[in-house]
Amino acid sequence: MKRRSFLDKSGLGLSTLLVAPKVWAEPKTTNSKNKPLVTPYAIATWNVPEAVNLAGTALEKGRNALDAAIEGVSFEESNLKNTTVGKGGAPDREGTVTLDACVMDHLGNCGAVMAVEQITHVASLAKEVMLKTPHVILAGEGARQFALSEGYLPENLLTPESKKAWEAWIEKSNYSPQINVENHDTIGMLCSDQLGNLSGVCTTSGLAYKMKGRVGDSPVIGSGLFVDNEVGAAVATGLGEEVIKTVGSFLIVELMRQGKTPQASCEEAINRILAKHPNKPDFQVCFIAVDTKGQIGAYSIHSGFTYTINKENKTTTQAVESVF
Ligand code: SD4
Repeated sequence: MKRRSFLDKSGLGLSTLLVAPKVWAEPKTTNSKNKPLVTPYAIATWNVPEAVNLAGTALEKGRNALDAAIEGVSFEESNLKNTTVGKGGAPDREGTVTLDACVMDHLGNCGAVMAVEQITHVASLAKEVMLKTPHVILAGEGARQFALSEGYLPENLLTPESKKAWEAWIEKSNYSPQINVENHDTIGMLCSDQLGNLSGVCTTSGLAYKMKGRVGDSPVIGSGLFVDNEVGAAVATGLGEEVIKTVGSFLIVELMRQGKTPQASCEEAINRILAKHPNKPDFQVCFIAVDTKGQIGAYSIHSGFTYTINKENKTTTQAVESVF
């Protein structure tokens, strides 16, 4: 599809193209003559049908899993109504929006950006770090400068609505992470492409009114996201501090490697967190996982978590089982 007509169909404007020049690269994956094609799918945390549809359509056209996932999450990064991802995300307690993201592909390559200001499409930027630098992680001003050098345009990520909410918050400055209060939140997406290769992306504005410089699990490979093409992949949302302490996504993939199903692995990862909190915790953590057979697992501490999957041109959102 031509770039212009893709943008028209996806509902994304030219401004999005200008700030994320690399997201819209033509598909790089061609069909392998050696490997039979398999049915691709895209699965993401929360109720994000537009994002998984975009990724699913890209996969159907033969795009590789990583590019499809980045394309999918870019919808939510541009979505001003989503106050937990990308532009329109809630700011830190000083009123600055800072974004975190990471990507991991089927070869085990990964890239991440942390606490980035003024750049909307941080998942795409994380891929640039992976491909074009000798590093895995760029943080803060270094990540922003790198984005500018790659042609990303700086934007004001604080919308009037987010600014108003922050101004109301500073009246009391009472910090209690608001998680699971909306229908969508940090977006983690896992894709399996026509070659059966797995990749994943996690992108977020982190916790509303966090301390300046705070980084959660989402851009931390192994915590917010982990992919092993021989085993499976997992991605997290929720209170990042708790996910980091148990290296949740890596744990899930390792449990699957030992033979557990994605569902049993997600449950074990949640139970590891709960083992440190004998009383019912007031924070939320949620995981989704897939294995190489296409089995899916999902589990959360509290109810209300959902995931959305696009497979064979069908998109469904599922409620996820929880401990409480
Ligand atoms: C973080 N895990 O920064 C993210 C926040 C999140 O649902 O997932 N919220 O800790």
